Amino acid sequence: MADWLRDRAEDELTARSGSLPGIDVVFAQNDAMAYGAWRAFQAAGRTGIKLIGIDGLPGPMGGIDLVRKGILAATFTCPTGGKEAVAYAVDLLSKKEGIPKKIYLRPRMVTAESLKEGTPASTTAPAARAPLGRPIVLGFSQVGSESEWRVANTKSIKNAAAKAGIQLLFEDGRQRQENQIAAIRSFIERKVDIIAFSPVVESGWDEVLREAKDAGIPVILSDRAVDVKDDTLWLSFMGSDFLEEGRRAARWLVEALKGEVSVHIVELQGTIGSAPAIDRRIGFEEVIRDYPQFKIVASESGDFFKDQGYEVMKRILASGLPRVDALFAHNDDMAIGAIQALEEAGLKPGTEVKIVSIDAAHGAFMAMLAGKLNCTVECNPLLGPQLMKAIQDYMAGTDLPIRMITSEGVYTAENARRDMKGREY
Ligand code: GZL
Repeated sequence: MADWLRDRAEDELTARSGSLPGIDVVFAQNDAMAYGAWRAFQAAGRTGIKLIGIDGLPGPMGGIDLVRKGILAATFTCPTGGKEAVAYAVDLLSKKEGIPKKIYLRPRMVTAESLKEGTPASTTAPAARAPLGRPIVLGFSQVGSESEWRVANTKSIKNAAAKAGIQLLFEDGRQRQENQIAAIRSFIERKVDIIAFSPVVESGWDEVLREAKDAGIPVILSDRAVDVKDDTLWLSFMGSDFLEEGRRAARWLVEALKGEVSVHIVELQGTIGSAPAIDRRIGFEEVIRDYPQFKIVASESGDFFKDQGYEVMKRILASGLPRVDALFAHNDDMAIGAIQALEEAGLKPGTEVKIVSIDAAHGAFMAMLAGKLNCTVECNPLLGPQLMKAIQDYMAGTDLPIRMITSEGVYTAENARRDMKGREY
């Protein structure tokens, strides 16, 4: 423990230098401590130890300088966020739309090699990137139209582009990755200014995103994340925290049924391999892990479709499960389909079988008013204004956060009538 202080790190390591084992690498949680470690090792005649720090500040003996001097092997910038905080404050005061609830700024790795290519992005915004004298051209590849959420998301993107005066080339992927890849390639051929897309699944995007990067076209991830080796292939990811959505669903269910001796849960998963399906399941299981009486007894994908939610639930109920006490559906559409299957099987959704789903779309509120759904965790589809603001900011020369998270709530049947007033979806 060195309390972020260079001298404390040096003193601690000097005091222990006789008892320290052979060391190859030291990771320090800031550059100052890494430098203190280096001074201690130098004094003890211990060389060849690689030192890695964090902060990457400019200026004499800042992390970047320490890398340049060969004292640190690497550091990672930790953007201070001051510039962004002031910019968003001004946006809030001027009542701008599309301001994210939470942002993560992009850290950059600084090594001797990266310094040869140029120091990390400077703190001053680069020159404006806007195409002068004509509208910005955005290519957007959408997943499809599988759910109420998706329909609301598409409407938000289209309306916000029109309002922002951004020329939108919109392609519907019809649930297939190959269609989305073809659409992105068509955007590259048409030399759009920027590409945004909601990836139907997490993997398989490296090649086409490399093509976009090589063509000098930035890519923003809307709604869902991708799993690529090189995270510089995309500029920013805006959307919900799916892990937290899964946790929220589980917390509600645990609270609702905590008095039960055992709770048999059916899980209807979203599209296999999609970020929301992967993370919602992880978040849900992370919470119920602490409550052994809560068990997932059946789990299948309904691909976010209502009719598949019905078919899968019907099949699970016919499989001879001893009983079903609760349903966790990764989206409202599948929950609504499952409600029909439960009723056809003579069960009472919302009372005998507690149901929690995700999206907080209109259909979920109607099901809650009918007493057939108990809770829906919001996943905000209205990303249009946030996406267009990000694009305009970027084109004006602003560096975008690596992550922008939307604000969301949790809605229950008890308050459905009050909460649904004024909702856009
Ligand atoms: C989540 C989104 C999911 C919704 C589903 O951000 O990708 O896809 O939860 C939709 O309703 O089909």
